[in-house]
Amino acid sequence: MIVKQIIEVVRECGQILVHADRTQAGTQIKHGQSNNLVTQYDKAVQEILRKKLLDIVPQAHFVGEEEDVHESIAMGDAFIVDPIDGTTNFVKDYKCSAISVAMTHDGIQEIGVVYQPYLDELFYAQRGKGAFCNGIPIHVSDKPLNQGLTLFGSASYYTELTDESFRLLRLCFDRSMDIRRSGSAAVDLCTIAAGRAELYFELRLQPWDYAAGALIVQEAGGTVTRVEGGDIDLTKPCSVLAVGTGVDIEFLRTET
Ligand code: LIP
Repeated sequence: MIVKQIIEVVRECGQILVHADRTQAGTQIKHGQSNNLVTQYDKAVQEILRKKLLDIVPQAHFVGEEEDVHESIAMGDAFIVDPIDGTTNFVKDYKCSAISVAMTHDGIQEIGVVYQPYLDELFYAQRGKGAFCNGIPIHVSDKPLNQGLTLFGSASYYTELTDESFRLLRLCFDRSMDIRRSGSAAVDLCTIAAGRAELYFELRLQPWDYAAGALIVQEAGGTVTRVEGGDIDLTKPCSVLAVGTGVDIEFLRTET
């Protein structure tokens, strides 16, 4: 079964993160942005994922964060991979990062696997077959926001979005019990899927940040859209809003 094979590969890669020697991380800045980092571990884990995932599905396209060329996912099978989601957390040994692997067919997610190795929490979903954490079924919260937590991402690579991010965060904060910021979109989406928080938003993410986690939220009974409405896009960056069943998001739309 493909999902079990993907899980095995992702678990193996998770151990690389847990046992990493940060003195050998070779941390570099990406795109000239001092807060956008990549390490030798990102590249090494991505290469291992590429080899092992294509051993499982040889004909699949491969899209990874640390890639110069992104193959099309519109037709056939494809893997959309973030080898270390939460790279800054990894560099800082903050112990909140994830390996995120989505498998799509004709541009639609069929399998999502997200592994948070520091907690040994392996989240996965297959379209139409539910969502799980370490084999146990998970479901989003049914609580309203005033009985819940807001998770947010600061979209820190896109400073032109900072004012709007914090404007929306204030709207959420005023309506929530409190806010949290993990530094990993994939972890945040799985936190929503597991019913541990009620709303997550981030004004811009790359497809590899959310392709797997979005399916896991949907299969856990939640809703994932762009913040401004409409479906998320797996071919280019977009905003992401993920909610449980008890949250009325109109306040975000009317005041946006
Ligand atoms: C990160 C996301 C995080 C976001 C960061 C960055 P990376 O992914 O998971 O939620 O706020 O800007 O995009 O770059 O660590 O793989």
